Amino acid sequence: MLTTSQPAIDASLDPIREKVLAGERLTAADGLALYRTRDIFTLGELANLIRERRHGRRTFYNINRHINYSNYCVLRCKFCSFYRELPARDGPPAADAYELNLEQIVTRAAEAHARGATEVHIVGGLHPRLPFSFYTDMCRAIRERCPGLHIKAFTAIEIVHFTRITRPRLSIREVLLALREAGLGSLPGGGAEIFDDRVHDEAFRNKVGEAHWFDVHRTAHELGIASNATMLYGHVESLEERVAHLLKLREAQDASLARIAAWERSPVRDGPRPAAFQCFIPLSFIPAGSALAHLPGPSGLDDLRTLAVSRLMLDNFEHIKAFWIMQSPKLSQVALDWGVDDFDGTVVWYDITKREGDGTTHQELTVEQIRRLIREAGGEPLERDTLYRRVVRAADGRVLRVEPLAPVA
Ligand code: V47
Repeated sequence: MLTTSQPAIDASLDPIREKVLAGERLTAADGLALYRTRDIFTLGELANLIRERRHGRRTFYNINRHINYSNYCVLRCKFCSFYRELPARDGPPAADAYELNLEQIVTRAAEAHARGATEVHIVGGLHPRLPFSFYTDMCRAIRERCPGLHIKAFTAIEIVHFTRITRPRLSIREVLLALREAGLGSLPGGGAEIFDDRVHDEAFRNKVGEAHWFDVHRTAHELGIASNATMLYGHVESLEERVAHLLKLREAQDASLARIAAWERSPVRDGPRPAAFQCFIPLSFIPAGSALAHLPGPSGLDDLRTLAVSRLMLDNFEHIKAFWIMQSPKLSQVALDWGVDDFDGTVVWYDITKREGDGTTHQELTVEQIRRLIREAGGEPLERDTLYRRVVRAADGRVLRVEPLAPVA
């Protein structure tokens, strides 16, 4: 707990400032010092320096739609309020358990596409009975009905689940290849939680561990499938464990970027260009409805610190996203000066978490609202697609083309 007797200007951050100015990599001890300082102005200034070096005041958002296809899950993660158990064969399901069929999923995607979305973000629980063909059919049907709509789907945990439900069992690589062939465009960053055995055993014991999460993302990158990374913070983990999580991601990203560099140097470029993590999304724990509902969840200051420390520690990640569903639109706006350059998107429906006291899963910001929040913070709103290309639209909203980002002025 920090107290007001600590100095508001913390000179002990000076050596870290020197490193940041010189473009030097920060250590775990630096990460902890940044987390623990009361001097959030210096923390914000340093994180913003990195943000502006990379992006100036550009602030990315996209028009997307989340589709959570089912809340049935074989896991019982303590932080999760989303999952419902599948009833015994003839037993009644929980009142709020659900499972969308393919037609419902495709209809939602088509509706989003018609309203201008460039991305659907599809994840669900680990369904005990659906076959792998359900997921490939889902991608194929969306691709056929909505050409050009990017399918960002399935956390690493779902991918591992798919390897276990196929007969004969497919490898991670085979599952990813089958999904890509069916239309999968990229992987979201979910399911990472905190890469630590103690936290794993306490909060999400039955979930596959960090080795599997990294296996999936490394394999995706080798195949040229881009992905994101997350950290679920503010439950039972310590600050040390958060910083260690960031360092593990930084190391994995070093390896992915080295693979890309080797491919680019190689005179014989067999296979697709490898990919890497595109963005990092710190997810602020929402206790309501979970088995950890007695915990307070992160404060606004903790949210701001976590976003800023992430920007400073992950020197090889291009983007830091404030997922406004978690950090709230108001704090996400403030965070645009604390290292964040991406606001995520319009979202529309989100079933995994609900804000306290507000049971609805309709969670939407319009493009106008997002752009106003960004502009008010001195940002330049830039609509991106999932792969961070600029989306150029006609006056009537139709997508004319996507183009590579121009260098920051
Ligand atoms: O994996 C579950 C988290 C994740 C809670 O890649 C919770 O662009 C807070 O990964 N409080 C899914 N978080 C969401 C996710 C995501 C979201 C937005 C963008 C992207 C991206 C990825 O939600 C889960 C889990 O880590 N989660 N329960 C909770 N109570």
